[in-house]
Amino acid sequence: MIAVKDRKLALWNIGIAYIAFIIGTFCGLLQVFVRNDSLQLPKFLDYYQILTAHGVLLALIFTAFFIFAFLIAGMSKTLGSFGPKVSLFAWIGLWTTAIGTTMATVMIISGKASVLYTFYAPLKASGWYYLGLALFIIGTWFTSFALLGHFVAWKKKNKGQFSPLFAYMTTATLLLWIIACLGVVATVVFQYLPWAFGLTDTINVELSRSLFWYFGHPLVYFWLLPAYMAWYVVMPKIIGTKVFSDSLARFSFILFILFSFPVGFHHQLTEPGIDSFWKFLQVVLTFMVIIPTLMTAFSMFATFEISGRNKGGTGLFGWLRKLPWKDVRFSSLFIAMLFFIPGGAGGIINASFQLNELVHNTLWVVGHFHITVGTPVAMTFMSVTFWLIPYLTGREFPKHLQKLAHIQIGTWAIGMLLMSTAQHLLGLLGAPRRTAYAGYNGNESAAEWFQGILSNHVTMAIGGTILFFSAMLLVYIVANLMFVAPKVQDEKDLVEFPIAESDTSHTAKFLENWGIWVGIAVALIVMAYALPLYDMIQNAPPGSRGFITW
Ligand code: HEM
Ligand SMILES: [Cu+2]
Repeated sequence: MIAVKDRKLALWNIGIAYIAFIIGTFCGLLQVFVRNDSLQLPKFLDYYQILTAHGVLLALIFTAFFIFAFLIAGMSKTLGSFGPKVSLFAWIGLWTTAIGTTMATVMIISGKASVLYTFYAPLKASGWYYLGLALFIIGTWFTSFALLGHFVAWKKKNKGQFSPLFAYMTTATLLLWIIACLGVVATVVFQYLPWAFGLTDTINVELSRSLFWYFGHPLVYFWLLPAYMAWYVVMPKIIGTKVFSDSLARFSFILFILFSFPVGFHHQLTEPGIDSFWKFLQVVLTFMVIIPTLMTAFSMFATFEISGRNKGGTGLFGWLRKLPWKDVRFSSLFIAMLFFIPGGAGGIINASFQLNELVHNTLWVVGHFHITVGTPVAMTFMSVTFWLIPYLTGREFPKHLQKLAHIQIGTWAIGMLLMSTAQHLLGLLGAPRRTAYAGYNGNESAAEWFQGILSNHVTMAIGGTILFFSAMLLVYIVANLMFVAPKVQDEKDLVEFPIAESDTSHTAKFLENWGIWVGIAVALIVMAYALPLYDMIQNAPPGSRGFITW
């Protein structure tokens, strides 16, 4: 069991994550009803206000706090408990992040920041919103440096040894996060803050968006890598086997770092101010990420098959039946992975220059990220929740709650299947994302959005309602595991923190050489971004003044 003070730190992070989850999913529920015209928001609430809250609270706040809880607990578990300096930095990080979150949320709720979580200029929020976001990021840096410091101290004490796989992957994730944030910090500090507080009149829109997406794409890998950690390191232990290949796991994380950065323009394919050469280059680099993704898929299914065959499964697919389907920690992970198959395929479509023209800014994109971050990532975090909270609180995970957890996972899957299928199809028919109800005066194409069985805003609302029910079930389970479930009497009955054995005897030493990998990552970033960004600054268009459209 890890030290009490480290447990407390992790639990606070989880607690804040789930508060954001409650408000965020409630906004999601409102959105699906507004969009099919069955709900009119009261005067003081604006559609863009709740959509901003939804995006910020779920995609940024819920994910970040949960991820740090997982990494904190795992680092303490695999490398030993934190020293006083690491603890201090991590607590400063937690409170700074929390204060930043509160500032940003208050600004959204008071209607001064309905600029969505991508906060595109020239939409202009209150300066306090951007300041809140900046504090949020600075806070996460404190926590990140605390954990990296813990890692370095361990390396010094264990010279020449491979770090445990969990710690290695944590380091990769944190390096990715720190390098990614440089872009958003640059635009917030040098562009948005002076502009929003009135020191400058105009803003270079193209530059701000490019710096945002320099951050926005690796952001999705900041969500995914911790989920992959649960897949690579936790899942094999749950199904009673070892990590399939230690070096494959490490190498795939390295590839994710390399190909997460030089690709942000794939979100800006419709922007006129970027030369198509740079778009082409970044799209090609985007496709490179398919390699580590398929490596991951391969090792997952290899792990399933090895475990199933060890338990006596025979034939081509007999091993599938031997997997522990009744264990909700496993079934949730498996469903999460299944959703990632169409999710990943959709990503290839979005990143393809020509197909992007068809789906850009339609509901298709919303369908896409709900079956990537909204299910594979979120459901993996649910799976982790089911063992991490009882592990940290020293409570049981009683049978009746396990049953509820199965229902929760099942309803999330059904709700998401309905909602995201409807969104994908509606998007193909042309329904825009980020709009409240729009019937376009009964225009024929718009009418189609309300007539199909699956391609229908009502189907989307039914899915969204089931999802919200599932979310509340989860919150009930979380509250029970935090405060109510009976404490275990004997430490040996404590819920386990599953970490699978990983054989490093064939792992290459250079995989631990972070200098090389960060160096190559920086070289790729310079290659993909230096000239176009220089051009945007040198040949800047006239800046835009701010717009407050709500
Ligand atoms: C109760 C569950 C949920 C429901 C009903 C729901 C519903 C929706 C809907 C209808 C939209 C699109 C609105 C529009 O474009 O007009 C949306 C956007 C979005 N959702 Fe969800 N969602 C849920 C859960 C989640 C989760 C768990 C995440 C991520 C962890 C997430 C992340 C997002 C993001 C990033 C956007 C885009 C916001 C923007 O365009 O600025 N959602 N959601
Ligand atoms: Cu991207």
